[in-house]
Amino acid sequence: MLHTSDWHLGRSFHGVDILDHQRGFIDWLVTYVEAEGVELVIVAGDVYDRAVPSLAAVTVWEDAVIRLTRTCPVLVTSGNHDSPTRLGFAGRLLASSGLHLRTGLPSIADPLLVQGRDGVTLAVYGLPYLEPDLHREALGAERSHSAVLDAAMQRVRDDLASRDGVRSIVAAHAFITGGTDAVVSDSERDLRVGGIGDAPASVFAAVDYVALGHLHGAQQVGGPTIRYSGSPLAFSFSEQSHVKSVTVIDFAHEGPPDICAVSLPVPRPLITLTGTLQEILDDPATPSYADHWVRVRLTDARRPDDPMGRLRALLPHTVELAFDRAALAAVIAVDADGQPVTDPLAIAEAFVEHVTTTPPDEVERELLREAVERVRIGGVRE
Ligand SMILES: [Mn+2]
Repeated sequence: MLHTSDWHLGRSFHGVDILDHQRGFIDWLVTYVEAEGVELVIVAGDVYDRAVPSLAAVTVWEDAVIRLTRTCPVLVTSGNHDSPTRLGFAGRLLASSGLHLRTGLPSIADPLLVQGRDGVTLAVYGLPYLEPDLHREALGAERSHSAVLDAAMQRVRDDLASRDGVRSIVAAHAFITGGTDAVVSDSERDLRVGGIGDAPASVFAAVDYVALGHLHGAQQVGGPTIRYSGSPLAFSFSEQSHVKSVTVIDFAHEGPPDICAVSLPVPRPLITLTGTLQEILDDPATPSYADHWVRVRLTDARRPDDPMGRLRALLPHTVELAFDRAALAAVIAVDADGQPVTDPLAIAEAFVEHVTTTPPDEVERELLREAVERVRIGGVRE
């Protein structure tokens, strides 16, 4: 079984279209699945980058599922970037062709049963991204990710109780935290507003493998069998050190599965260069980054003439240029360490303080929180 997630088809990198890189990943994936005889592919959410994907992104997805389902079934859950209705369109019809879409509550306890070549049967459950405010009523749960996931997993466990001799797998798109801190990057849309964001790995107790999507760095949470595959491509410079991979899992009739991360080709590596413009231009190593995505932090005391033009003459894929001081002045709020604040609620609070000279009181904070959440949910509800 192969586990991947967070394809974000149609996403751009600092304004540059990367659909060719995404097509390249799919070519690699199709070749790997055929060559290795993979028997199930799981895509754990965030197929698309946005709820209304571009025509080009839809075409790439169509091409991917047509080619993959020639070899094996594909199970897909919707992520917080996907529109469940659009991604899930014609789901029951497509299931007969090997594409198993899990984008809503009714299919949570409807496992895909896969009989492996070696006689092992997998029961694979797909949990879409569950927005608490949209799903808590139907699930009879409190208003938190932890509570809705727990209620969804109860449905899974109830179904599983009636099935003997299967290996249980859950695919889910959620922010799960384990014993150690989850490693987040800048390209994941925040789920933490209002403190209802994450859920403990323990909600998946008694499942043989949990295929997670949402965090873009490959990592395990709370144990080796609860894993994020990570995204196939880097979507931000904060992922510069990631080794992008898909996760391949092999099950026997019993015992823990064999799990390995298979590294992916890197179409364009990331590099951050720091120094004065002249230092960077003169560095003998600089030309070797001509095929990289380049972020430059200039330490010049005075703004040099046409820095981007001169950098791009050597490094055509320079996509971000910042001056040490200017970079800080350009953001509306910084934390105690001088780092930009990206939490929308914190930015709104800093703005109130900026215009009124006093921080928001409890009532104002509550209003801001509600407003931020309404905007966020609006994007899901469309
Ligand atoms: Mn994502």
